[in-house]
Amino acid sequence: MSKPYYLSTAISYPNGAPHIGHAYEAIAADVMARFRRSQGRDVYFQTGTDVHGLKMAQAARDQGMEPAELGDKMSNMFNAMCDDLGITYDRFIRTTDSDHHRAAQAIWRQMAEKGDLYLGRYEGWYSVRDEAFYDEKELKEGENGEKLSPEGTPVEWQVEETWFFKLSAYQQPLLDHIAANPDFIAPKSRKNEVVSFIEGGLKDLSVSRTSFDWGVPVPDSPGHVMYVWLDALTNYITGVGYPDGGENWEKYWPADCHLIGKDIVRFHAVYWPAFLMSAGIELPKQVYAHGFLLGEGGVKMSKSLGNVVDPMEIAGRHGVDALRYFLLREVTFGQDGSVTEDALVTRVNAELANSFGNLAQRTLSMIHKNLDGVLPAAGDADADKALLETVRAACEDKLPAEFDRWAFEKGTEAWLQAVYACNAYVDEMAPWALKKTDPDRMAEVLGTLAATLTPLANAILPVAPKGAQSILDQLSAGEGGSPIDKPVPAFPRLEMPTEDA
Ligand code: ME8
Repeated sequence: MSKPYYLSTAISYPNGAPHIGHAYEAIAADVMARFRRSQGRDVYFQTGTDVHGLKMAQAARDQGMEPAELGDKMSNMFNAMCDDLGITYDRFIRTTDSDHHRAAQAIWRQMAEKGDLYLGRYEGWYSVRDEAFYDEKELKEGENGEKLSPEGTPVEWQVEETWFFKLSAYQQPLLDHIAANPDFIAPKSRKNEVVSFIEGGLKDLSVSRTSFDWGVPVPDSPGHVMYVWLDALTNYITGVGYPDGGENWEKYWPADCHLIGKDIVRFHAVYWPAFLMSAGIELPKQVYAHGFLLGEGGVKMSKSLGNVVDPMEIAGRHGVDALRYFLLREVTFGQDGSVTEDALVTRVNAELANSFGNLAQRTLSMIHKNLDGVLPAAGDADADKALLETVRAACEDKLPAEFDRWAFEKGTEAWLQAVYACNAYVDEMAPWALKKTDPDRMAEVLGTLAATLTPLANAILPVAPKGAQSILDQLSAGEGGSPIDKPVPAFPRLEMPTEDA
């Protein structure tokens, strides 16, 4: 029986259209999901939208819409983005789904039964944009002396009757858990951040609101809706059958990894595990925080700054494979990275079009033209065997070892080095010259090259599924001795749009 693997992304706020940061997270998770499936794992992969909360209610009001209407409209856009980018999710969850409503109330009841919830009065700072409460000592000062959250967003003073969660009681249990499970929070820099935050002291957390009603009602407490993060985090267990249990629950919980961005580590690595401990539910095995995509010149992209790149526009212009490959290859996973359209075109042309695409195109064309399309057997000269071993090691050992630890940029680098080795072999063997001097050797050389294409295409399949699948299909048409068709380019060359286009 294959080992289950449960991976989730954060669920996005559908308060506007998805931007490239959302696409990045979905793509990274999808590459991991496809990679795990290729290893024979039984994968459950969940993504979705976080529809409740004040941020959504305010965005809807600004646009003259009902929150539910805005949530539906924008959730549809997020879902469509996932479909268009080839994201192979098993469930696209929305926190407005009825089973989620039940799950959120169920975890609340379990936390209440544990004695961890009490009614009180919250007075303190709240950031609507972060949907987060902050301690006075965490705030920084803005340009005009105004108070800002550590994320640089505006905060306001809140005074409200609220249910509190006894987060303070979980300070030591959380530190113990992190110490006993060294991979619980990754990368290490994020873990250190979390540990020092916890060691700084945890205060009880306000987990209900009374000033608006766009959320899951607190059970048996009229006028209170659940804090949006308690509601949102619960999506991870809703999706696998909480509170009923059942086959998916048994199989997939605890999750193998929650993939998130670095700005929401506190919610996932402090609040969520504390909620789960309180409810008596096992903790996820890992929270992995990726970095932020920055715009030209390293500027933070945000809706309010108006410099967000539309992922669908880029994918429409250059193709889904190009966007997926570029984002994972360009940015060191776990760190921030700048992305520009220029850099995408340059890299994809150099690596996918001119290197791998060209290798496949040249090889299949020569076979088509010179050997009536019949795939020849690989040669067994030293150079042939060495090349096949280089490709095998890159595709079977190096790339998987790097992907295993989320180092997509290094895994694809190892793969690319093998592609370069194949191209160097073509140039050295010059099969076009052998055609006249030694046609048998030409067939061996082309057979050797054809034998590199299947592992190379399979290895890059999770990252660039369309082009890689096209190469695999073109090759498989030649299985059993039938001739391959005239090859079609799997990775076409890209062009920058002209200024006035
Ligand atoms: O935080 N680069 O939703 P969200 C990379 N609803 N990643 C980015 C990014 C960027 N420029 N901007 C955002 C929320 N992200 C909550 C999550 S989970 C129970 C609730 C990432 O729409 C961000 O880090 O603001 C997060 O992981 C995801 O996109 C959704 O962000």
